[in-house]
Amino acid sequence: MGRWSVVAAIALAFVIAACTSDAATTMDSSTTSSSSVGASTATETPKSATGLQSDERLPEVFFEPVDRLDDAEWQRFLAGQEFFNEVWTPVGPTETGNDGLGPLFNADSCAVCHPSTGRRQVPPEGELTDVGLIVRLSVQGSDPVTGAPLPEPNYGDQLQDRAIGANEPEGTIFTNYVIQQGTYPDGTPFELLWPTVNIRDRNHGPLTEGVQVSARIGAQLIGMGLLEAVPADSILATADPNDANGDGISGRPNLVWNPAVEGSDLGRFGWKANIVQLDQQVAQAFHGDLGVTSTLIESENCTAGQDMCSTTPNGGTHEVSDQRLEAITHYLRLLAVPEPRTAGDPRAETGETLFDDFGCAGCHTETLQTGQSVFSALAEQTIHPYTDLLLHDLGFDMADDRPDFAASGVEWRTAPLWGLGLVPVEDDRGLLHDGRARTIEEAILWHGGEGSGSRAAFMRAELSDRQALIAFLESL
Ligand code: HEC
Ligand code: HEC
Ligand SMILES: [Ca+2]
Ligand SMILES: [Ca+2]
Ligand SMILES: [Ca+2]
Repeated sequence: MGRWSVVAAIALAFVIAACTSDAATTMDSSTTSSSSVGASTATETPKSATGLQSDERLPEVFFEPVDRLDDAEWQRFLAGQEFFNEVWTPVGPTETGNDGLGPLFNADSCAVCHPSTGRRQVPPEGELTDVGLIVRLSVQGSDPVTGAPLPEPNYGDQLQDRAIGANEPEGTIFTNYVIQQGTYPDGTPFELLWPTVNIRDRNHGPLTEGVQVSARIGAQLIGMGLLEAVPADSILATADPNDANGDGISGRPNLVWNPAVEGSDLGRFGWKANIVQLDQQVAQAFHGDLGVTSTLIESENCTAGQDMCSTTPNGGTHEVSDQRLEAITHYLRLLAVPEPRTAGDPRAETGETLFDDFGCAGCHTETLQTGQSVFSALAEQTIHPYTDLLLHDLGFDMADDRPDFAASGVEWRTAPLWGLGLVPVEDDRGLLHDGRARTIEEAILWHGGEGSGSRAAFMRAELSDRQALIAFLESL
């Protein structure tokens, strides 16, 4: 275990990076070069969706709706897809319906970070813009009413690294990786990328000392309506906060603020399950990532001291119309999950058995049932998302030390694994919450805490079995 304690020291760098000086962290020559994790991802914006075959609209796989949509639902799905890919612009002389970007923002469309509703590559080293990585900020404590993390006073709850007009971006996100070497018991070497994130060029005053910083990438957005339709009771019933059954795994629900009922509710979306409903997640993305107001979040993302941000002309009272917001929500709700390709592939079938043997299914629950839904295609379905939608301690190496409602600084929501093998990205898929894992194998090797038993079982297995497990995940 010696090699893991070496990285523990570096882990601290990740947490305190944001409150150290702007000076570049000098890394030795073993750091990776950014060329291996290039920044370019083409996000083809479909010009006109209507009337085209779906495979002409997007070259990728995550664009099919669930079955049994009626005509009106299908039209709305197509409209939502267009709005999802729509590029937003700063306020212009005439209102166009997609103006009101910023003043502070991270990207000008949803598709920048979720290309083809998939995900981006491992963030490259160095200064980052438009690579799909965002940085959440907070200070110690929580809101006395909602329980939400407290925003950093000068920078709010998210660092916007772009700005329009005379506004200054809040800062620059700067990433370094240190290569961490390890070996399997059978002698096979492996390498993991240890990320450190710095915030440089802070243009809006000092960052509070001890600010909590968490880097996040987006993930594939499939089957979200199905996950939303799983009854809260059945998720809560599988929680085992004190590990009563003694298997080393203690799933906990994240109970978060639901603005729709002004009370506490089960969180499902986001890496820490801090959002209850899909429409709220969409509004949150418009607010934090694009700087676009809506009926659900009426304010711009400016903090009290950001005067220019607050006084820059906006694109109307609600910059994104309810119609657009609802269409995007509808689109994401009804996006189907591709069929797994496990059956008939002997290696993947072996891997499926190993997935249980290694204890992966202790968190990545294969099967859930949906309950009621206004959409017949979402109601009473047996689904295979490979998640329990609960929080788990994945250990110090994965910690962000940024609590979020009931989720502690070491806890994360079990990531759904459906569709993982089809994520439309060339080369490296950025896996895990900050995209640090270049491969499924690396993602597994990062599992600590409650996941360490699984990781150990995987590491002890023969190479052919490790490959079979990965073949199974690639077949999802
Ligand atoms: C700058 C990058 C960026 C942009 C732009 C962006 N997202 Fe995201 N998205 C993310 C990140 C990062 C997360 C994970 C957030 C977290 O867990 O804190 C996320 C999470 C989500 C989720 C929840 C996924 C899950 O598995 O729970 C949905 C839904 C979503 N985004 C929709 C959208 C929509 C709709 C838009 C456009 C209005 C959008 N996003 C724009 C980066 C982005
Ligand atoms: C203790 C619960 C637990 C166990 C056991 C577990 N996982 Fe995970 N897994 C998680 C959580 C939580 C995440 C999300 C981590 C994050 O937010 O970075 C995750 C993430 C992943 C990811 C990355 C998904 C993505 O979208 O980025 C893969 C792949 C994965 N797990 C595979 C496995 C495999 C294979 C096993 C068995 C060897 C396993 N997990 C065992 C909880 C678990
Ligand atoms: Ca705006
Ligand atoms: Ca901000
Ligand atoms: Ca347990």
